[in-house]
Amino acid sequence: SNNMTEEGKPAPTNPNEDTIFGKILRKEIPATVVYEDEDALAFRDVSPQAPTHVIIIPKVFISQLSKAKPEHERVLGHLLLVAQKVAYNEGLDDGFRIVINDGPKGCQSVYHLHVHLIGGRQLKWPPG
Ligand code: D5M
Repeated sequence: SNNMTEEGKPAPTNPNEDTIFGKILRKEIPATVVYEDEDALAFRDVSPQAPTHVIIIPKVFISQLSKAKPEHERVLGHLLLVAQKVAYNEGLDDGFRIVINDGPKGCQSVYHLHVHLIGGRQLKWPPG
């Protein structure tokens, strides 16, 4: 349908703060949270692409990486250190992958910036 992207994912909604991840942050819908601090939340992806598939989001609203500003430098770095912590907690000692999808051609479907942490199996390269 015209509400789906070529990849069969839901089409992006308006670039405002009212995304599914905003609802998770506000505890309006449930998620399996694996890590939380003042600036970030990490929870399991509902459609896991590997044994470990965790989504890490900033609590501050940034719609996508291409819209991030210099003032977001600290929180952007923080997301990677949270990914490192979660990877350790998940036992991904032989490696893992971090992905940030941006925009339609990057297959972004939720317009609240997020880092995918994927691991627990041998990954392939290049991605699709
Ligand atoms: O990735 C968006 C990801 O978010 C995708 O892998 C599915 C996941 N997702 C969507 N809704 C939920 C909920 N409610 N809980 C957990 N995970 C969710 P993108 O990079 O935008 O394609």
